[in-house]
Amino acid sequence: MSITFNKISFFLTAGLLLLFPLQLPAGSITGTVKVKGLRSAENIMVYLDKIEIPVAAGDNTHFVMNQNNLSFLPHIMPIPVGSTVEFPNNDKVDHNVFSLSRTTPFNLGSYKPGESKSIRFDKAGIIELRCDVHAEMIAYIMVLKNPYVALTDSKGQFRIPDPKWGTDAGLPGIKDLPAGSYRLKIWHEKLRPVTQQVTVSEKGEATVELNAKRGPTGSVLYK
Ligand SMILES: [Cu+2]
Repeated sequence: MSITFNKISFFLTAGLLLLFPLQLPAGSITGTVKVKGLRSAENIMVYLDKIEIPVAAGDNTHFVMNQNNLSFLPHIMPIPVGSTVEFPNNDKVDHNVFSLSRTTPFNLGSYKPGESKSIRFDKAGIIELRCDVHAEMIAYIMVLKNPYVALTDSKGQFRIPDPKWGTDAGLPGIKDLPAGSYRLKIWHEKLRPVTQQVTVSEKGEATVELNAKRGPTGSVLYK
């Protein structure tokens, strides 16, 4: 008797699922940035303008900006507002990390191999990093208002959201982008800004192609 009842409820459920399919996960934006005047289309930051969606950050979120072989690594590092960044000196010489950024200017002073200092970034913006000792050392921390960001690969390709973004630092992976209309932007230190309107449908994956040219970057992330 109960078997029959189970069967009936199974078919009822199956029928309901056919009539009203489960809501599909929301979409994503995939695309390619084509560049003129650069050797590589790698490491261009693609992100969504305007929208503010805080990501769990703070004391448990630690990004790392290494100093190694007289370079900062990574060269560009997007982080959400409220993140802490460690600056370990993994070199054999002293470094002196500082930034003249408008939003979060700082100077960590000179420190020795094996030492590390950290800073918390509570305002969105571009943080250009420099070292007082080595003029060629330069890198960027991009403090973002939402988690929808990706860096292009060597072919200029990207996907937003990037489910791996920030997971090393302790962030939950972001898996999908709600349907909507978005302003997609790029930032690279040698490219002019590009903005494109993109619509992500309820089911869908939006595909875009952005054309970027060498030139002054514009010094702000959001307008
Ligand atoms: Cu240095």
